[in-house]
Amino acid sequence: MVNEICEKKYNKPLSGCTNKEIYYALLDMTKDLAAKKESEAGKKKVYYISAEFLIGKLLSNNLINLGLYKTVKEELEAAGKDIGEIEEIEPEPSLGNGGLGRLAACFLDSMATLNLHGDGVGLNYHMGLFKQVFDHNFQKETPNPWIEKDSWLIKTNVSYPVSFGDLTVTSRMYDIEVTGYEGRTNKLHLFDVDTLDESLIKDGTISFDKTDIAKNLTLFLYPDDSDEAGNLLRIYQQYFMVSNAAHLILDECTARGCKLTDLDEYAAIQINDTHPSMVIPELIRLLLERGITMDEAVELVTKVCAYTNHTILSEALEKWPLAYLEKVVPQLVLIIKELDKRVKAKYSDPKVAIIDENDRVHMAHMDIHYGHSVNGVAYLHTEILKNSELNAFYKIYPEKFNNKTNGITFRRWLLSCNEELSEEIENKIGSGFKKDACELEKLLSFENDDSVLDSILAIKKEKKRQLADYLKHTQGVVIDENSIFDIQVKRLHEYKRQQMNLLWAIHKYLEIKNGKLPKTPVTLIFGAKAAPAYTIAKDIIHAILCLQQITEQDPEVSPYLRVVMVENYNVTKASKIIPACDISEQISLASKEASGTGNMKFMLNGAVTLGTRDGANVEIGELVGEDNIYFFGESSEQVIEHYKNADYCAKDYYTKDEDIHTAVDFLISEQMLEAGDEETLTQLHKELINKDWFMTLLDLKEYIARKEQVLNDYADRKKWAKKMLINIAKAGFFSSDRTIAQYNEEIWKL
Ligand code: DL6
Repeated sequence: MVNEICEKKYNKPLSGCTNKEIYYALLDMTKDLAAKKESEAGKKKVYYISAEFLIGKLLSNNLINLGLYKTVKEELEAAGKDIGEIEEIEPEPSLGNGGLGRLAACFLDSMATLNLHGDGVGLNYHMGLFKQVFDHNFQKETPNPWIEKDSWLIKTNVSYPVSFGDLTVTSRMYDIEVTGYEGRTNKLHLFDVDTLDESLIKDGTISFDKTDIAKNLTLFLYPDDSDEAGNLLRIYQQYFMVSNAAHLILDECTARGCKLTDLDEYAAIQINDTHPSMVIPELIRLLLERGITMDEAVELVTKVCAYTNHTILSEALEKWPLAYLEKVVPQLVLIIKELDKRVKAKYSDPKVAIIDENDRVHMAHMDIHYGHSVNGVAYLHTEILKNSELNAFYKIYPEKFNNKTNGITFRRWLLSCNEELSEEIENKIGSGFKKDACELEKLLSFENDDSVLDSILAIKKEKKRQLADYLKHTQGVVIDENSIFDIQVKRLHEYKRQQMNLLWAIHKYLEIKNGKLPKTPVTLIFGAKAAPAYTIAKDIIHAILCLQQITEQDPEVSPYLRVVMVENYNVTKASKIIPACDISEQISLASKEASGTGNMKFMLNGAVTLGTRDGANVEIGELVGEDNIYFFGESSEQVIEHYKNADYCAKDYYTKDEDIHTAVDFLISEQMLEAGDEETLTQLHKELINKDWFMTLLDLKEYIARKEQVLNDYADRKKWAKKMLINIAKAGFFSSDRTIAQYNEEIWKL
């Protein structure tokens, strides 16, 4: 099959082609096959609008979903080629940042797999988020261009004029085919402008002239918003995304025979966080232009739109100054004011207003009033929304609130990233789990089967060897594959408390220096990008990198403890790191992590969770039982009380506990100052003692004790393997196929 394509494309056999040539041949082949599987539209279609789609490399996944992976792999092998090496050539699309974007990608996969007609709509960022480079123990941000001449993007003829207050641009839609596993093919629509000018990016930095919108609109995801120009650019981007989406939706529905007054029978729109919220007033605007009355338009749009909340962090809930919207989207301001007027006429509580007393527009409030569904992303998160963060809304619209616990696609996070484990599972329980993830529970009957437990341990060992090899080749870091791989990979944010893990590492380092050696050596692996303007997050990265250098260079310590930060953590790296993990660190301050999805990927690959009772960890705990997860720390109720009473004082913990005091002070020790920058480390030290908004020190002591227990338990390999098996067996609930089926049954109703 591949040979034929190579002959046709290059006039030579597969065996004579370079890996690059083979990659492009496979790209053509996969795109053609995917297009052939495009199925008929149903009457109703879902549009998943999102600022991020963290789709990762697509070749292997598409081959798996098209049922071709094994055949292609074998054909390549017979020609002396290695599919793994060919995968390395594919650039990873840089269209997302973290959990929200990766979730959107998993959802696209599941919609196609479940044969639901559902497309994604977003933007085609040329330079992505940013590429993280470590330089003198600091994070540096550089552009991350990923689009090549031949890529997964398909240029379409779809184009719309999009008018802002001060200019009009013409859009261009690009599509990426989304293949389902033995399912249909859907599309990810990415809008762009032909006028984009990549030469605005100079000197390898991510700063650029933010004012020339026609030239810079789709350069970066989340351009720096620490100044007014950056904020305005984000609004231009958001409106550009939703205006195109709204036009496309109306065009497609009309083409399928929809009368505008029946729009809700033809379209469901999922608003992924608040970035696409302006789709509500934009759709109303377009309906008004087409002769629908305001009352009818409001009713229709409310029936079509549904909103997913992904965070309770107030800084992440967008509130745009009205003045900014007046500049960028004056045509929407009248509509937003009218929507706000209607709310205020009915409800006097200022907490539910769309426009507040400081003339800021609360995007989430607009979504809740003018959407028919509001969902959280894990049981605990939804309860917190209902009972505290969005309680004023819950009282008005209890029927709108619902939970959809997140999920992950098993095609990528098991079949593709861990072929060895996947094969072992198939040998034991058959292949049914690939379609129905709950069949993984059948593994429980092997709980006491030594040969199965041994092979699970052997596979983990192999994946650790592979990761060690990868880190050596990509980053020049040599780690001990026989050590415990203790891993925390996720966006860097204080609420996720990477700094607490760092303080644990310091504590362990000092213990080793004092002669207390761990039973089994530990490699603590971090991977995280910090938002470019988030100073404390970058300070934490700096401190981790300094400790990495110290542990690496100290011969007394390095055989027992290594700290390693993986550079530019992304989906590709995740797929190598996650299968190799022993301990999955999910240590957010309880109440703050809406769900987490890394926790699910780790569990599926046989890692055991060390975590707080936060987000989806709570549901993981219920499924695997207390013996197979390590919980610690204060509960979400206690944490919420601390915030309410403002009674958490980091300094008290620092002053009263010697271990905490010593670990925190090590940040400004001679060794650290030698490895790093005094001002940065002092700033972090001060922050932890005097502010610590996300309560690092609150749970530190308990964390240290609990982790000690985990490390000891690891030594009993049989017992540990049993925990691994139970985690794998119980991961089925977290398949995004289950999540998407629930979205469809309860919200979209396709
Ligand atoms: O729902 C996907 C993902 C959750 O798993 C994470 O817990 C949550 O932090 C993330 N939210 C975001 C949005 N903003 N913030 N912060 O990325 O969504």
